Amino acid sequence: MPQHIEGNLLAENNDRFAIVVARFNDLVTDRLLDGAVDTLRRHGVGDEKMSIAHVPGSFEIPIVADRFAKTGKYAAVICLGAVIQGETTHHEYINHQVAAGIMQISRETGVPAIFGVLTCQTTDQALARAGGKAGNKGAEAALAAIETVNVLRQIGEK
Ligand code: INI
Repeated sequence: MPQHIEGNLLAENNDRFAIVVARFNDLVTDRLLDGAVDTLRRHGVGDEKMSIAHVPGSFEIPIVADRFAKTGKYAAVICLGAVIQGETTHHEYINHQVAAGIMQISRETGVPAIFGVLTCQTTDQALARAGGKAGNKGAEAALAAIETVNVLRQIGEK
C-alpha cells in the first residue's frame, strides 16, 4: 500500500500564522481578512498567534510576506488581496508578479505562503468570493495554510 500523507485541519498549539492583506479594494479585502481570521480561530488558533500586516496594494504583498516568512516565527503566511480589472492592462502586471512573488517565498523559505489574492473582472465577482455566493477565499486561504503546514510537518524536516 502506498503511504498517503494528508493534512488535517487542526492547527497545532504553537503554530503562529501571519496574514498580509492589501488595503486596495478594502471593501473586498476587509471581508477576506474577516474570513481568514474567523477560520483560524475556529481551527484553534488564538488571536495572540496571529500577526496581521496591512499593505497599500497587492503588489506590496510579496515583500512583506517574505519578511514574515524569513523571521522563522510563522508556520505559514496567508496573503490576501483583490485585483480587479480596470480599463488598462495594469492588473495583469500586478497579478503575475504577485502570484510569482508569493510562490517564490514558499520555495525560498520553506514556509508556505498562501495565495489568497482574488483576480477578478468586476467588483461583483470579487464580492461574491469574499463572503458572497461563491464563498470566502480568505477563509479558504486560512484552511489551505493549516492543511499545508500539517502535510509538511508529516513529511518532516527541510
Ligand atoms: N492593487 C490591488 O490590490 N488591486 C487592484 O485592483 C489594483 N489596481 O487595480 O490598480 C492595485 N493597484 C495598486 C498596486 O497593488 C500597488 O499598490 C501600486 O502600484 C504601488 O506599488
